[in-house]
Amino acid sequence: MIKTVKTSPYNDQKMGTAGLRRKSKVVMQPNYVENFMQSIFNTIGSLNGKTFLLGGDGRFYNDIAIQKIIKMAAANGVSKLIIGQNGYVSTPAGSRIILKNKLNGGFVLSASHNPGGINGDFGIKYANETGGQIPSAVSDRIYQETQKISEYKIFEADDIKLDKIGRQKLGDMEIEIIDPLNDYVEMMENIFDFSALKKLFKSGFTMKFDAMNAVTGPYAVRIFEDILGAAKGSVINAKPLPDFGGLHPDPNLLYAKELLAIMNADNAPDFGAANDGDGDRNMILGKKFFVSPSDSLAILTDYYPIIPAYKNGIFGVAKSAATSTAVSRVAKAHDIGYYEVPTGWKYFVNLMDSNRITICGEESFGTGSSHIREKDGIWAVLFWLSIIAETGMSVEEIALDHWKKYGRSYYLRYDFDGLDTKAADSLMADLENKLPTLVGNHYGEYKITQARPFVYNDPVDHSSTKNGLIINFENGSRIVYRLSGTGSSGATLRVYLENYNRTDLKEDSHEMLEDLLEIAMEIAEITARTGKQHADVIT
Ligand code: VG1
Ligand code: CO
Repeated sequence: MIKTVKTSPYNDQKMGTAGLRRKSKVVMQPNYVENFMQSIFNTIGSLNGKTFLLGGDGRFYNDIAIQKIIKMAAANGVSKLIIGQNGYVSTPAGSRIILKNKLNGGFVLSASHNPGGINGDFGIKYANETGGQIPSAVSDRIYQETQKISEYKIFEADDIKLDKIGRQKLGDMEIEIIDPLNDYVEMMENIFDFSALKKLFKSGFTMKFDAMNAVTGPYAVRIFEDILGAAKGSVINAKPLPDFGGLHPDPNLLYAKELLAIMNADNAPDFGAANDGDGDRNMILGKKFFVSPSDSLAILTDYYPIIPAYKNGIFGVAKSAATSTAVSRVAKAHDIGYYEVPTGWKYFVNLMDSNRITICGEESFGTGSSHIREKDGIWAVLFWLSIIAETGMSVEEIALDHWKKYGRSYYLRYDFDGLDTKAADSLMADLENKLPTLVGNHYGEYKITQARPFVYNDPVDHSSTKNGLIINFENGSRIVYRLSGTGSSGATLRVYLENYNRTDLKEDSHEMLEDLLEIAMEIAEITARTGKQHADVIT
């Protein structure tokens, strides 16, 4: 019943910042998923005795890809698959399930915050036994394998039913369908003080959580409404849909429009939050107030002592280089370890595994801690609710209080989308070459003190990664340039701007970064090289 099928390589199966991400129509080509999965299995080697998690965010083509992977796993000698009921598992819950059950790894089928549907994107994230996504050295080996693949193995069988919790077999492989919520919910109960949060909701506190028709809906309903007692209907867009109901499941000011309208209304609830397609990103809102993710990381870190799981101390904190420096000031104040890594959660994994850090985050709406090895949207929401319950302050008051204490890093990211890949590559290469000549240059009040590529030397595995270019100014401002590694076509140039201010705390970010934006456009010759006068997306 095991069939060996001849195939030939696709040349585009290189994983990016977080797994393989392509247009759905690309992934639907004959043998596309099969080639990629067989390349992973070949790279792992012996699969006998190994157990993997399988699930996804419910997007279009999840159902078909899951069946292919089940049948290929059985044919390749995997001992056991643990699968989320109906094929659902969020990225953070997947990491938890891998760690708790000491699995050998797992596959979460998601293109994260990218839209779904036949004209949207599909993706596969591959985690190893750390519960985190594989390091680049391993994904490079898998990529090499995809370039020489000539056959794959698949079990010929009817589709496996995924709707009932319990055990079944396919050939020699055991399949266990689990409730994908249980382990995750239990973990949250152990990190946070749920009785304090119940009291908060009992006192009349109101919130709206936008699950964006993606995988966190069921998690959020169970935790916020069923357990903590938030009013029914506090979770909106709660049902996972294959095309996310046409929404772009990216929790930011551009795409979480419904939530934003609710939070900007005069009768807004006390608190608003949204998660992305696979539940690892979060956006935090107060009444008519937006918390920038870099500030959120700094604020959560500052309040770690109030959380039961962290009250005895944390090892340290880390951020991606592109994230604002706000959290560095908190690390200094608390005298804890501080690290900067390349963009992508996988770079935090070694730091967590070696007890160098506990909390970490990225500007791209990601925060998390060493409870798992992925960023965690609901964790961030529970952390914010805990701060509110403890202090009695509103979201805005908490942020203002933070800026008074530490100053404020005005921060925005400017994305230039849909660029010609060659033009984007040469923009970055030429800019890198001219960096040394920029040091000492003045642009109005801005004087460049340092200009260099960001190079990260991992203290644990000693790998070295170059990611992005950083320009520092005398007044504490920064420009970071890098190319996105999660797009499904063309190139995206990301320009991250930061302007630190100790005294003017309530200004508009766009205005505070106006001059720096002009400098950033000029230095990298963005308009001349890409034809773009303005960024396509600003977050
Ligand atoms: C983007 C973000 C990065 C994040 C990654 C995966 O990568 O910038 O911070 O870790 O997406 O997020 P890039 O290379 O496009 O800038 V998600 O929620 O997959 O899982
Ligand atoms: Co995501």
